[in-house]
Formats: sequence, structure tokens, C-alpha cells
Amino acid sequence: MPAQITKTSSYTAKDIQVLEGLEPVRKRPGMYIGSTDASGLHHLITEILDNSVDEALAGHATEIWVEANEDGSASVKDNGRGIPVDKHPKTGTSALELTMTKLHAGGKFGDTAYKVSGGLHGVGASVVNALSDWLEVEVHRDSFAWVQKYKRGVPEWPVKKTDPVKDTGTKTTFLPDKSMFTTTEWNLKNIEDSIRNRAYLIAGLTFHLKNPSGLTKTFYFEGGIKSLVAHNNHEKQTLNTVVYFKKDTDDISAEIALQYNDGISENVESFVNVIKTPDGGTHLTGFRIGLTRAINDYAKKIGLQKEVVDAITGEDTREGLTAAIFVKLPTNSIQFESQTKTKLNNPEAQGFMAQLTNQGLNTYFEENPGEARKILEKVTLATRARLAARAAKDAVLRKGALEGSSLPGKLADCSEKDASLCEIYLVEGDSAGGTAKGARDRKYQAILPIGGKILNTERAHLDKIIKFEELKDLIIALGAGIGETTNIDKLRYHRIIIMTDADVDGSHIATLLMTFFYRHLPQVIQNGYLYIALPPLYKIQLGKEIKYAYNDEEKDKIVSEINGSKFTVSRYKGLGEMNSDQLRETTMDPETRTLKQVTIENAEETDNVFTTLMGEDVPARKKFIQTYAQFASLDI
Ligand code: 0RA
Repeated sequence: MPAQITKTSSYTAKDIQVLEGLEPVRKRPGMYIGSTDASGLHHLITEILDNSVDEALAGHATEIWVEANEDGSASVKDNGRGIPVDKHPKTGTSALELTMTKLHAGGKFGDTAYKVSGGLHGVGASVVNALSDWLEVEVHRDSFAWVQKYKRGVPEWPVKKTDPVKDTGTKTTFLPDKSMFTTTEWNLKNIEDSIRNRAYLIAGLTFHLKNPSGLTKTFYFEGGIKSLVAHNNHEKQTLNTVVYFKKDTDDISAEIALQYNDGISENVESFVNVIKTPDGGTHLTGFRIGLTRAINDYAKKIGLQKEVVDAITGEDTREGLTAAIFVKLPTNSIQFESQTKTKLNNPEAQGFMAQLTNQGLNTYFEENPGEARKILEKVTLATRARLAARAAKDAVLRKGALEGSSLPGKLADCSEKDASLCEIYLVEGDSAGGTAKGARDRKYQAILPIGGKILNTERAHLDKIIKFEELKDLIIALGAGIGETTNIDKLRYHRIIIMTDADVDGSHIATLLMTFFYRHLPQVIQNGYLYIALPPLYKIQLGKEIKYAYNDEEKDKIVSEINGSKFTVSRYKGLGEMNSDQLRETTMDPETRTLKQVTIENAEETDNVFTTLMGEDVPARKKFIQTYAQFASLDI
């Protein structure tokens, strides 16, 4: 159709301009969305999603629909006012087109005080458009539907007015450009987490998530961050009902929800507008100041001994604390410490939060003396345990033990001194420990036998841990200390390898060791120093030749390949059944072994798993094991 062609070519000049406008995005996508891996890919969804969330925050949208479609595209739809479609008086271009094709043009029309692009980089829809193979936007507004489609950020045609409609809203559908990303596969769990976070923050907003097979999940939390705190504590024994307070002013608003559980870890999530701030910042500091002050004041007020009150530290007030704090600031005044928006820097947030927390808690303690007493008992227990641990540690330190000047007798150390080259195998049982000693390369591989089940440290205080011989030996061998005085730079081995039998007891011991590291030396996991050794499950012997299989599939494959010949298959019951040569070849030689690195993919998830596996809620543990038993080799 000639008319069509003419129309397209008349668009050329502007196309070039648009291309120029978005070219930097396609040249350096990482600058705009952080990375081009799965995380960057999912930023595309949160960018578009947060535009709709902003519309809801401004009070104009109540529902948001997100869809992962079968063709790999994703859609976000809201029932807000619809992006304006009127033509810009100077350029004659529709506001909708400007939003979709100009960098930073997105969301600049309304300019309401709380308008904040919540995406990590806050770059708007045009960046998503630039990084999409195609994108289509449909706006319902002023009684009509308006549509425009783009290819890699370039409009195919001007905004089209189509059917008459009665509703209002915006729907954006886009297919990420495969050439821009290392993966373009949606992770539904990732999308679901983003949605859930936002649903918790905006009480009353309903999200619907539809997966490619058409299944829809709905997210709506009447209680906002109160529901979030209840959810984070749902598998724990709690000490009080969820406490909630909030305060609104013209310049700043905040909400706080908190609840104690009987554990020892702290889980405080902080948010600014719809952005999660994993590194905290002034709002979190203010919250902590207010909490410490309120607890100290109340302790004095009910006549607790002065020595105890004076000894309470901020850290003690946060043992077993689960909380969510949510600050709302006008967009144009938000300051972050870094480009990645992980830490808030606004000084006014600190005083505001300190005061709100302090006042809110004062009132709560006053009105709920029973719960207040329980919280205070918990805090003073933490104080006493900390003092006891320090005394115990000091005593050990005096003997020089925790410093590593006298290493444990059970440790077969390596001769190399450069920690980055050194490995320590934590081996289940003394007999396997002996085999491992024969199998190791003594220059850089150390062996520490672990005699059976160690203490479950999920909820143990340091004083108890240090008294447990096996753990004390481990702490001394590692050389990095423990608790407040941990110095990870002093760690003597950069590979800590847990080697247990491939049976239930072995898994239990491995879990207990991982719990110890996760709860008490998390730096080891964060730095990627913790590993699990994978010993073989089967030995397949064909005459003098021995082959090893690490799982059933491998065994079946090997057996099918040597079919017909005479062979024997035996299942290893434990490490002890191997001799040193076999153990070296299969499990310890860096050239031939397989190690599984322990990582914290999702700290909250991990926390839940550990609580379930190692905590006291036996029915929850049973349920978890029954549900996940088929994924028994779980990579945490
Ligand atoms: C600016 C002004 C108006 C609406 C929007 C932005 C808007 C943007 C997005 C992005 C996704 N969904 C959205 N919904 C609305 C409306 C101004 C008016 O009607 O007075």
C-alpha cells in the first residue's frame, strides 16, 4: 500500500531523533537497569509496574494486573487515569509518545508530592521501550482507547484513537529484546516477590498476577506493613501482638510495625516510598535510636536495677525483633547515599523516626504492661547472655585459645599460610577424619573431624556456643573469632568444606554446621567461603576398573554403557567405606571433585528455611520435610 509507505517515510526524521534519544540506553543498558542478566531483565517489569503503583499511591488506581505471556512478553495494566494523550503544544507530539520515547520523560506530568519512580534506577518507561523488541501501550482515557506500538523504541505509527470505552487505565505489553539480555526468561517467583513487597506497602491496592498457563494469583494485604511483619514471623513463637504506629505531616510520613519472637536474630526491613533499602540509612538509624530510648526509659520506670539498665545496648533491644519501617518523602527531596538507592541519606528522616518510634512505644508499653514485661525480659536476657559470653570469651582469650596460638589437638593443619590458598575439611566422624588425613594434600588442605551431632545453634547464645567443645575447636581453627569481635580478615581458610556421609545423619550434621555459619559467622557465607563436598553414592566395579556415580541417573547411565560386561554396583553407606586413594580421587582432589557452594540467594527465604528446619516448631518442620523431601539436595 503506497499510502502506508508514504506515511512511514514521513516519519523518518522524527524516527532518527527518537533513535538518538534512546540510543544511549541500547549502547549501555547496564547504566540504566543495573545489569543485563536476569536481575536487569526483571527491572523492566518493576519499572513499568512502579508507574502504575505511583498512580495508585496518588489515589487514582485500585487494581494492577501483571501477566507473563506465553510468547515471552509481559503486560502491566492498571485502572488509573490513563497516561495523557493530548498533543504537546510545541512539538505536536502526543504526551503518551513522549513518555514512551524520551529519556526521563516518563511520569513528569502529574508531579504530585509523593510521585516517585520506585524502580531501582527510576528511569521510566522509555528505557523499557528501548530495550524491548516491541512494546505496545493502550490507554483508556476521555471515552476512547488510544494505542501506539514501537519496535526497539521507535514508533510504528502515531498514537491511534480506536474504540470508544467507558473505563480508564493504562496497559503496557512488551517483549524484551533478546540481543540486549543474557536471558529473557521470566522468573515468576521473582515477579511475585516484587508484587508482594509492593502489596504490603500499599494497603488496599490489589495486584493480580497471571502466569503463562493462565493461573492467576491475587495479592492484597488489608494490614499493609503490619501484615508483612506477621508474615515474616508466621513460623516463629512470638512474644507480643504486632505493634503499629504512623504519623503523617506535609513533608514526611512514616509507618512502623514491629513484633518480637523468641529467636535471637534481627529482621528489620526498611522502605522509602516503594523502594526497599537493604542497607538502611537515616530512617533505620532513627528507628533504632527511638527503640533503645523507649526500652531504656521503660526499664527505668518500672524500677529495674540501674546496673542492668545501664548495660542494655541497642543490639540487645533488637534480638528477636521483626519489624518493617516505611518512610514516605516527596520525590524531589529524596537523597540516597549511592546510585543504587540502597541506603537513605535524608537527615530529617532520622529525627522523625526516632521520635515516632519512641512516642509510639511509650504509649504501647503504658497500655500493654503484660507484653511490655515480656519484651523487657527478653532484652535483659540478651544483655546478660552478651555479658556472660564476653566473660567466657575473655577467659578463653586469656589462654590465647581463640587467637589461634594453640590450635585444637584434633586439627590436622596445612603448612601453607596464605589463607586464600588454604582449605579446611570439616569431616563427620573420627574414622572418616583419619581417612581424609591420608587423602589430603597437606600443603594446603587441613582436616578437622567433627564427632557427630553438634549443638543446634539456631537459637543459642554465644556463651553456650563457646562452651560446646566441638564448636570452640572449630572457632579456634578458623581463626576469625566470633560475635562482636569477628574479624573475617583473620580467617585461616578461604574454603571451608563440609564433608558428611550421604545419609540422613550426614545431612543433619551438615545442616547444623550451616546453621552455625548462617547465624553466627554469616560473613563466611557472604564471602562465598562455605562449600559442601559431594562424595559419590555408588561404586561400579568392572574387573580392576572402578567408576563412581554421584546420583542415580549417573549410575544408570554408566551401567547402561557397560551393559553385558560383568560388573558390580555397590552403594556407599559412608565416607568410611572408602580408602584414602578413593576419597582423594572422588571427593578431595580439586582436579576431580565436585563442590557445592553455599550461597544466600534470598536471605529471608533462607531465614525461613533455617527457622523451619532448626527451630522448635516440630509440625512446621515435618510439613517442610514432607513437602520438599523430593528436592532433598537443596542448594541453599
Ligand atoms: C501523569 C498524569 C496523569 C496520569 C499519569 C501520569 C499516569 C501515568 C501512568 C503510567 C502507568 N499508569 C499510569 N497512569 C497514569 C493524569 C493527569 C490527569 O488526568 O489529570
